[in-house]
Amino acid sequence: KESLQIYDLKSSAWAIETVDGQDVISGLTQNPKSLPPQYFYDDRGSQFFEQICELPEYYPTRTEAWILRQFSHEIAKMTGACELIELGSGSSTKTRLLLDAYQALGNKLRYVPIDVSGGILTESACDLLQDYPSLKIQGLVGTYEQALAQLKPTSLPSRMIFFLGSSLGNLTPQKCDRFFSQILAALDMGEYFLLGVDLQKPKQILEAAYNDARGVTAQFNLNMLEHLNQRFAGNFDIQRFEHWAFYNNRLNQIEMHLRCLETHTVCLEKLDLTVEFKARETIETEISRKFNLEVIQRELQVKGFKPLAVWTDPQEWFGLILSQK
Ligand code: AVI
Repeated sequence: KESLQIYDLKSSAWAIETVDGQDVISGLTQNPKSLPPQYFYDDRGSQFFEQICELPEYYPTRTEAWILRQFSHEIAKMTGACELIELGSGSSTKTRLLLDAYQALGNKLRYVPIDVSGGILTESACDLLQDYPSLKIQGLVGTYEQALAQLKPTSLPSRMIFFLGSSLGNLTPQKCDRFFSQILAALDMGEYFLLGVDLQKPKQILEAAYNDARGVTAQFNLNMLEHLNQRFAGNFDIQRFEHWAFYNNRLNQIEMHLRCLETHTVCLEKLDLTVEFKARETIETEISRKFNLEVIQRELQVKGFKPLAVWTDPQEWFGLILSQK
């Protein structure tokens, strides 16, 4: 179909990174041990994440959707006609709120979803085309870095890159800084960046969101080991690990770990790797930083963005920031 084009950028760096597994080797041979959070997202992991987004304790998804429902029209009016470029588009659910707003302005709809999972990207692009017949989609399958380096000029007056769901929080401050530089490099002067960030709030609310009563987050976390087993011919036994997540007040971040329950050895054949685990030892699988709206706006400014507007919910649990290059 002419309205749908999908380019796979994964052949180079991403493929090498995943087949190679160097990131797994270095994470598991360090002290303390860690694993990169991208290994959460095999097909099963992506399904667990979709379930997390629906949990009563996990407020970020519905709070951000509420803000978008309230303010998408304002965002569309501020930017005028622009191509919408989404980093980590996943199921593109919240994207519809923006598409509705740009459609209501009578603007042409062009959408560039970017995701490492070609399956979910294609599926959600086809769903969108059913509901938005005039939409043109050019999907890019690859990492943010690869895709940002490949963005093309648009025939529309401007472009807006958006990064929702507070995925920024999963980057260390150093990686976040590099990420902002890549966004800036990808945009022309006057173009837009819309960022969704989870905000600091009482510890009990945050810890409940990452320790849900149904144990879906625990399954999501443990599934990373199953994913490694499958990918690298490993023998992790998930019965020998437990989910552990807590809020680090000093660093303003949730830290998610897998804690080993008994001393044992694990092998990952395809990586030629043997790892010793001691009882109570942990593997860090994710950080999820929680932001302060003033501080993050200042950081954007220092990087060279011009923050134009900020929207939040009545409890100020989540923030959306529109900036311009
Ligand atoms: C994708 N990311 C923004 C989620 C978060 O909240 O940091 C991932 C997640 N981890 C546990 N629950 C959700």
